Amino acid sequence: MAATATIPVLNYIGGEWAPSRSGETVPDRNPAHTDEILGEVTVSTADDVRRAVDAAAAAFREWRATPAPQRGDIVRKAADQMERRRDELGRLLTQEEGKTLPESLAEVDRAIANVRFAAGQGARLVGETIPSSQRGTFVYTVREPLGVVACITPWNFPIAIPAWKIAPALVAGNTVVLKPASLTPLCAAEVVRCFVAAGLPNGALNLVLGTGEALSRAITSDERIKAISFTGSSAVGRRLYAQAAERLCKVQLEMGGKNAVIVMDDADLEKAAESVAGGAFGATGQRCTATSRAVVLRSVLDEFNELLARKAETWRAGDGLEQGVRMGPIVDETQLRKVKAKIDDGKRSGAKVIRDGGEPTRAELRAGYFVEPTIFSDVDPRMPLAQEEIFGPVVSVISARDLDAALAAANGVGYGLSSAIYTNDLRTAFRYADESEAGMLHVNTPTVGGEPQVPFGGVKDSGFGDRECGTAAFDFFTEAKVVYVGY
Ligand code: UN1
Repeated sequence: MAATATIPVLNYIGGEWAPSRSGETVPDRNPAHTDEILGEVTVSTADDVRRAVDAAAAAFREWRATPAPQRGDIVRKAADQMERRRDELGRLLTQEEGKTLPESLAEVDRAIANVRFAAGQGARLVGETIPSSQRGTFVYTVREPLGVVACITPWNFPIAIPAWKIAPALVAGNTVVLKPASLTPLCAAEVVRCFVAAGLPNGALNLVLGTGEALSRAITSDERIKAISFTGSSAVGRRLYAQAAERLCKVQLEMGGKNAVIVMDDADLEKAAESVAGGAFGATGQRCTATSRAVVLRSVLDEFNELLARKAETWRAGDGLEQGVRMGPIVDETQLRKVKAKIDDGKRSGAKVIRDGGEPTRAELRAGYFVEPTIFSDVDPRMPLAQEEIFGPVVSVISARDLDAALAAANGVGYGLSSAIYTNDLRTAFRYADESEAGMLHVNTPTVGGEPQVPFGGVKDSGFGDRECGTAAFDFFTEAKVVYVGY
């Protein structure tokens, strides 16, 4: 495969693309061909964060004064830029993160839809009028921006998540410092380029590239940053919140998941197995909404396992740019080691191995960070396999006696992001909806995904603070101001 030319990947601060004064760079690798270097990425320091906040703070007054519908018009043009560059962005995403080209293109489309939705909200940033208890008094509310906000985004949706955080933040009138995952800086830089080409004023959006370890303290401790929107691991999210809480900085956390699909004995088993395979192996299992547990009624367990094993065979691993490949690599070596260690632990735990993808044997898979679909069955709900997030193409099948046992198993984890049930019984579906401890429930649809106009987020260790996406995103990125007018 032809190597892409190595390009410098730079910070964008106050309207200028420039390297950090640290002078350091790190290589950005293609996880499907680890000797292919896509870019040399500038390594930022706390000083770069400070300068980005300087720029964002300086731009705030003017951006806040720009009428919200006009802010929306500018942000809408960023979506047009993404649409024009759809194929290029899709290929870049596959090369940098690893997911397959169809998955990448779907992610770019999702980013576009989210940005368009947020842009439209510029004309709908409405407040309330509230009847006053006092005569001759008019009471109303307005939605005001917070100031400078920070968006900290993960590598697994390196185009869609920056887009769906930045867009509502800007439309609401805030200025932004984006700190994307260090594994996917090129995708973040291209998202920023689309917003810049849309005509944002200098300083309204700033990009600082580097690791969370090096930069998060600078973000949580800067008094001028009024809110932090974070997507990433629960461990990092908790730490970030604890630090930001010291200075009463608003925080929104989207974190891990251990999402279950309950399969009832009256379900369309073919459809349920398809959903579990897609939820577990799609995006190589590297999504917070991935299906990582299937809780299956005992009477249909064998039939379900057979169907699932057959589906797994169709998830061919390989370079995501190749036709016929359904599952890309794991994003990097560290993640690969973690996923393999979890598979090894699973094998030692006594669970039944239905399909072991831990050590791929096909020669072409040695060029990258690959594992293949892995299925465990007869998993005890208390085992680490059933409790800990894996973030790889691994699913654990748990058997349950009845709906009560299935709900107890599904709810019996620290996470609560998404879940699903496959059933044709209305009472079962509504009982599930009442009793499930998760932020996003699905009846006969997979655990993954989310629509731009619908709030996205979870409970327990999966989420904290206002939801992302939909109009909920604007609850986070604005403050309600109340005005009493005595006339
Ligand atoms: C999806 O399920 O398509 O980081 C989106 C994540 C989530 C987004 C998942 N915040 O995986």
